[in-house]
Amino acid sequence: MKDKKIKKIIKKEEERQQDTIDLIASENYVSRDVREASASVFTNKYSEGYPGKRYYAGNSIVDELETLVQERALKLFGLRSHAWGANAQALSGAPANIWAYFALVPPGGKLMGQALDQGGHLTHGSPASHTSTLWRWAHYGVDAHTYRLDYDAIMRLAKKENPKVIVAGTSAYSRRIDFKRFRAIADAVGAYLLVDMSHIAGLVAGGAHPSPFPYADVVTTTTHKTLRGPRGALLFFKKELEKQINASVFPKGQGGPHQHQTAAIGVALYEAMQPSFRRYAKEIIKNADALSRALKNFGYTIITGGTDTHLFLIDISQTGVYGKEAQTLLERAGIIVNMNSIPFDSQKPFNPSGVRIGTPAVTTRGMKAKEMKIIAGFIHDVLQKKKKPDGVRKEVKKLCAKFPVSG
Ligand code: DSN
Repeated sequence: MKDKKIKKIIKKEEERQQDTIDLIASENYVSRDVREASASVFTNKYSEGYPGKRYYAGNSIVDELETLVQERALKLFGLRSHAWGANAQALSGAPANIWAYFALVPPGGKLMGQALDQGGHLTHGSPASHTSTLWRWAHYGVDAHTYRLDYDAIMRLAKKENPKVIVAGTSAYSRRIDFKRFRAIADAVGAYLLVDMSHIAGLVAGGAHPSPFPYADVVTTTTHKTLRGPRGALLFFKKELEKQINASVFPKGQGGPHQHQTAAIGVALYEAMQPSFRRYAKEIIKNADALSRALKNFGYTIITGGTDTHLFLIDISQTGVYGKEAQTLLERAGIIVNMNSIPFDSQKPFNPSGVRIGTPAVTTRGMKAKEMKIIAGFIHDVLQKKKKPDGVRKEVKKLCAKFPVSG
């Protein structure tokens, strides 16, 4: 690379990723093959339209690529092409959700989703998101005692609010989602069921979390979380919604798709079809369970008491350290987490009571239960034993050296 400045910055980021423990639940490391596809010549091509119907010439090979990726997306999740379709053009998760909403409910209409401060996502109608400007929202949350989804309460709310779309899916909820219950709720009020499976897509693909597809009308997902692909998104729809979803993505929502990312998504889907990916998905959950148990043994409060997935939330407020300080101290020790509101948080989002922890990235590096216990020890050293983060950092670096980031 002739640009020395950017080259140096990339090198520094490579070193940062190698030398730190990434516990951000939504991050992962892609393979070298995914990166190779992402850096391919497809970045040079405009391909507005869909396979066989493009606005520019020179797209026969792009057509081959996009068709293959659509087919793989369906195959990975066990879907038949007469019943389901897939769109690989949404640039990421937020636009994928917004294009899906536009396709299903006109602006001003009503949707229902999980509140952001109860484990949902910004694009599920948070007041901070355009989604709340464009549509009206009713929000469900978790039960005040169990911190788990209360499906009876969600049913009551749906009957009261009569939404046109019910959004199921979370970004900070550690328990399995019962998509069958959500289907029954949607049916009771004649709503579409949209599942945003961004966080759990890799778990679903690997058979480690129940699939939403038998129950949903539309499924959106990012491709870069547990699915271990490049940054991007997939949108799945029941065949009868094909026209409106595809038109909502292009031409109504976006222009030219990023086909280099489509190629990289294709590689990630191929990787997720391999038997080793099933082992990976199970190992992510085993690691999350091991890490949450180890932290619990040190006295930390794990929201809902544990996890069935790749992530969990810790309420650290009793320790006298809040989310922002914890995130900063841990980063100085080389442990990367994000502060997170916990349900019914008395603290504000910029310094919440919680920290969210996830294991997709450390699992990709090959770490197992033994390392999870060591990592829990590092976290405890920094947050409670008040060891100097710079000292812990040396230990962290040593551990990281044994588990190279290979992509
Ligand atoms: N930012 C992602 C997460 O961390 O969960 C969701 O978009």
